Amino acid sequence: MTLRHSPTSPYVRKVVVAAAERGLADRLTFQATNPWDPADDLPGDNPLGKVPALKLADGTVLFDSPVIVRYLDTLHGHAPLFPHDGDRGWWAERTHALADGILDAAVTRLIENVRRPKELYWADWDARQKAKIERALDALALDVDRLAGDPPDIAAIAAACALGYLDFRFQAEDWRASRPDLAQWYAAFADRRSMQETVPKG
Ligand SMILES: N[C@@H](CCC(=O)N[C@@H](CS)C(=O)NCC(=O)O)C(=O)O
Repeated sequence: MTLRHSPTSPYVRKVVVAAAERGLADRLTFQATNPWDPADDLPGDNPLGKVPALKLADGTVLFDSPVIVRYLDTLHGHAPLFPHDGDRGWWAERTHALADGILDAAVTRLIENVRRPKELYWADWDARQKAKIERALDALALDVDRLAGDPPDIAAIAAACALGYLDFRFQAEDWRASRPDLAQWYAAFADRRSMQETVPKG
C-alpha cells in the first residue's frame, strides 16, 4: 500500500500512527506529496487534491483519513481501532470527529494566517475557528479518562494527533494551562514510539 504523504499533515500522521499501533507500519510505503503544488499529480489519485490518499495494490485509492483508518482496521487481528461495542464505539466515533474538527479549524486558521494575502485576512473568521478549537478541547478534557487504553483506539490516536498539531502550528497558544489532565494524558501518549516517529517537521 502506498500512502500519499506530507510530513506536516496531521491527518497523514493519524493514519501512520494508527498503522503503527496495529503492527501495520511495514505494509506502508510512502509517496512524498505536496498538496499545495499545482504541478503535483495528486488530483489524479484524489480529486479533492488532499493527503492522505492510500493507493492499494489493485489501483483503488482510498481517502479521506477516516476511510483509510477503517480500511486499516480490516488488516490486523488486534483490538479494533474502531471499537465495536455500542456506547464505546459511538463515543470513539464522536471523539474522532471532534479531534478531526479541531484539525479542520486549525488548518483553516493556518491558511488564514499564513497563506492568505495579508490584506484579505478575516479576523472574525479566524476567531470563529479558534473558538471551535477551544470548545472542542474543553470537551476532550472532560472525557480525558476515556482516552486511556492500550492499545489506543482511534479516539486517543486522533486526539493526540490534534494536540500535536496545535503544538506544531500554534505554540504560542497554551491549550494546557486550563486543561492539566488532558496535558498529562498527552505527555504520556506523545512518548509512544508511534508518536515519536511521526513528529511533524517543516
Ligand atoms: N478530511 C480530510 C482532510 C485532509 C486535508 O485537509 N489535508 C490537507 C493537508 S493537512 C490537504 O491536503 N490540503 C490541501 C487542500 O486542501 O487543497 C482527511 O481527513 O483526510
